[in-house]
Amino acid sequence: MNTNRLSKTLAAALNAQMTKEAHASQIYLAYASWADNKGYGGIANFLFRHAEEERNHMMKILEYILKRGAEVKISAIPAPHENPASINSCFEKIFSHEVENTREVYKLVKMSLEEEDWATWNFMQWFVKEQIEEETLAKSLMDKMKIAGGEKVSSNALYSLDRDLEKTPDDARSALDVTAANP
Ligand code: OFO
Repeated sequence: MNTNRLSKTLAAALNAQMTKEAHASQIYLAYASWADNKGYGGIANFLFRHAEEERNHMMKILEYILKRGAEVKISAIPAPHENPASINSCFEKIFSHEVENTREVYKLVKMSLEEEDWATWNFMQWFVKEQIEEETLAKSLMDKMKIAGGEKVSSNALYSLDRDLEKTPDDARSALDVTAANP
C-alpha cells in the first residue's frame, strides 16, 4: 500500500527548499564569521543566532517530508556567497537573500494550491508568516544602518550598533500581534 502523501513534484520542491534553508544557514554562518573577524562581536553574535534559526527551518521541512511518507534527499549545500565588503553591504545582502527566499516559499504555496494539497499548503503558511518577520528583521537592520550613515557610517555609530545587535531579539514582532493598546 502506498503511504506516500506527497506528489513527486512537491516532494522534490520541498527537498530543494530544505537545502535552501541549509544554504541560508551557511550564508549567516559565513557573514557572522566575517563580522567576528572584523571585530564586530555583537553583529556576529546576532548572525550566528540567525544561522541556527535557518537550520531549524531546514529541520521543519525535513520532518514534514518524513511525516508525509516521502523520501528525504540530503544533497550538497552550495557555498555561501562571497563575504560582504562592509557592514552596510552585509545587511543589504541579508535583506535580498530573505526576499529571494520569500519568492521560493511562495512558489511552494502556489504549487500546493494547484495540486490541492491542503496539508502542504497549510504547512507552508508557517513559512509565509515567518518570511514576513524575517524580512522585517532584515529591513530593520538596514533602517538602523541608514540612520547611522550607510556606507559613510562613523566608527562610533558602528560601535553602538554592534553593541545593540548583541541584545536584539531574534524575531521581529509580527503586525498580526499588534493592537492599539500595544502598538
Ligand atoms: Fe531566513 O528564512 Fe528560512 O525560511
